[in-house]
Order: sequence, then structure tokens, then C-alpha cells
Amino acid sequence: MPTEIIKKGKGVKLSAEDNQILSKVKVGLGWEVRKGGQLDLDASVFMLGEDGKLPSDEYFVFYNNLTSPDGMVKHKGDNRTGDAEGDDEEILINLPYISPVVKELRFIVSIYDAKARRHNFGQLEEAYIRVVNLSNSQEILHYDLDADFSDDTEVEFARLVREATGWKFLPTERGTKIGLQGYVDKFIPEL
Ligand SMILES: [Ca+2]
Ligand SMILES: [Ca+2]
Repeated sequence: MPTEIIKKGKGVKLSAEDNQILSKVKVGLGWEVRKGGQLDLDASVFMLGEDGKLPSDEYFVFYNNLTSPDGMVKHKGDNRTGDAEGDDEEILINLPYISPVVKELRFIVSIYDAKARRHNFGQLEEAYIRVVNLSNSQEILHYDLDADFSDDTEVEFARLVREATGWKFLPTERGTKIGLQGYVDKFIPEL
């Protein structure tokens, strides 16, 4: 097991060197549903400008918008059942070529239609979100969603912030109950 795995509550273990070499990263989301159940998790990325808002709607990469306008954030497609082995949803990010208007990426995992279906992460048995540095295949973040965020319906699990020397990776562990729409409302520019 890679030693750099960041567990909830254990702080940041990513070294400055690791941060400087971050170039291609992958978000992997996996889950299993108990027999007879149905629960749909979604991984999303908000690409934010200087003002902390989306430069345009297309910079919100999710199941209905799989590729960012610069082509550097690619969602490999919605999975609604979690029935695959390993990562059920993946997002690939190519940091060096992201549009200069983007200053920050925010990563969210959410449960689809959680409020109406009365779902939360605690109803899952094996649900995780991870971030992999593709240059050395090491996980730089790995959270167990069902254990650590059992009451929540979304988790903002990481940020990548553009700095002069490159992109800084910041694990976050903010569980919420505002729905994916709550994040859209927060990041969409005011008219
Ligand atoms: Ca999904
Ligand atoms: Ca699965």
C-alpha cells in the first residue's frame, strides 16, 4: 500500500516535491450497493476562476457535461449502479494545460437525488473516493465514504489551487447535505 495515502483526520502527507510534480491526476469513485438496493454516486469537478465562480457553465464537469471547454478535465461517464469492480466512475485531469482562466478545482462526490430517496453514505458498504497521481500511480487521497461521512449526502473531498510554481493539492473533508445543486448555486456567477 502506498504510504502517502491520506486518511481522514490524519492530515496532509503529500510532500512539496510531490506537489510540484503533479501533472496528470485521476479521481476514482467506487461503491457497492447492498443486495436489492440502488444508490447512485456521482463525481464532479467545479473549475473556478479568480472570483471563485465558474467562468461559464461548461466548466462544471459532471455526468451531463463530460469534458471541460479546454479538454483537460474528462469525466469517463456516469455509472448509476456501482456494479463494476474498482473505480465505478473516473475523472482524468491534465493540470499543465488547463485554461489560464481557471485558478482552482473543487472536487465533489454526491449521491444522486439523495433527499427524495432518503439516501446517505452510511447505506453503502464499500464506498471510497480516491485521487491518484498518474505519474507514479500512487494514491494521494483515499477516503472511506461510508465510514467517515455516514450521515452526509455529499463530500467536498479535495481542492487543487493554481500557484506560481504549479498546482497545490489540498485534501478537504467537508461533508454536506445541500445536494449537488447546492454547490451549483454556490459556484454559478450571480447575474
Ligand atoms: Ca453516477
Ligand atoms: Ca463497484
